[in-house]
Amino acid sequence: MSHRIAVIPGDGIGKEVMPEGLRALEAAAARFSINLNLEHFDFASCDYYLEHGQMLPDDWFEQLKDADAIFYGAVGWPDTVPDHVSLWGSLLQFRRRFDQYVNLRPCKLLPGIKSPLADRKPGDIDFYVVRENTEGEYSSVGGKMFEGTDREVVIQETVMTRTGVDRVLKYAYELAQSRPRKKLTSATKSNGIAITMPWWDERVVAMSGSYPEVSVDKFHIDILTANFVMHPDWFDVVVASNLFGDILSDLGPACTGTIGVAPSANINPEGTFPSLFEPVHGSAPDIFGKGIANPIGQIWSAAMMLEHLGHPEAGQAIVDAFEAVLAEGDEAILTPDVGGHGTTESLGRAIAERITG
Ligand code: GGG
Repeated sequence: MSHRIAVIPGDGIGKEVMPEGLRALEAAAARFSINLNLEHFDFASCDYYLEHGQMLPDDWFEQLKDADAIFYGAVGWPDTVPDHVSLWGSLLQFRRRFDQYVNLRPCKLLPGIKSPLADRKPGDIDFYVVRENTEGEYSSVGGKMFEGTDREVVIQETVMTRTGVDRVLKYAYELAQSRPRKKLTSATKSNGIAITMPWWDERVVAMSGSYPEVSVDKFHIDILTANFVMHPDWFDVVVASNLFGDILSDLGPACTGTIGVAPSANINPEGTFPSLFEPVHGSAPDIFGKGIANPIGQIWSAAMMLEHLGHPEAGQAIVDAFEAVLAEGDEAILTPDVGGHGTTESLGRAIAERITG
């Protein structure tokens, strides 16, 4: 059996880290005799937009819907295309049309990486952010009135549906139940956002009876961000709305030393549509072209993709490989964000060699 993977590098450092993601993916596929059929696409990038006036071709759904997974880099090049145009024209279309309603983002302090938080060591920070990924604050409901006048009115609604919230909560509860600590934290702001968030809290409580082994707590998003920094060891699985989850899943990896290592899986749990795997980081125009972007976020995303495709041993081999390379701490190989003076390629090659064995 062959897995059809749609490969989309996107923008900026997405184009630099993708080759290293593929190098690791192919090394793992070779070692575990996994047949991959990689198909490369240039759309969902700002270069494509400049040529075609849109981020995606009209038939993108047809082109991608039969893929077993999508392997994506990063989106955004604000010098040429406004960020809301590039994001809404690509990644958010994928998440919505392919109903990838879970955005799973591990947050783990890796060996050899120094956390900016005092005295933290591997094992102290090891949790998941489960981000609702198709509705919430990322809604396209709203509009403008009296544009450009003194009476200008701008409205964007938060949309929460029972189906949308319950299904992501169910995923988070089940993930928490499968882990040794069995702990779920819900991100809320029900004191200030007094309609949607108290209702979110109610849905969390309503589902708790089905998971008696899972201990549940909740924090308002403001103190939750503070606790990510002060007590990251408190967390096991954190479930959050689209916007809160987006923020928390940048902050979490920042607490582990660098957002460059953070992976994500945009999952359609039913398997009706392909799931999408991408690093948490964006296109990073400030370092694009220097060859110093950390490829581990992309490589770890490849590991999550292999696990999703039914090859957990291959995914684990990738994780073991980058953890071993990080633990060795060879500064000539490591990228600057993790204390080295190597390149995207030197780190990617070292990891691929380790996977091969
Ligand atoms: N690789 C992820 C990426 O390019 N992210 C850009 C971004 O702004 N994402 C916002 C989001 O994940 O909602």
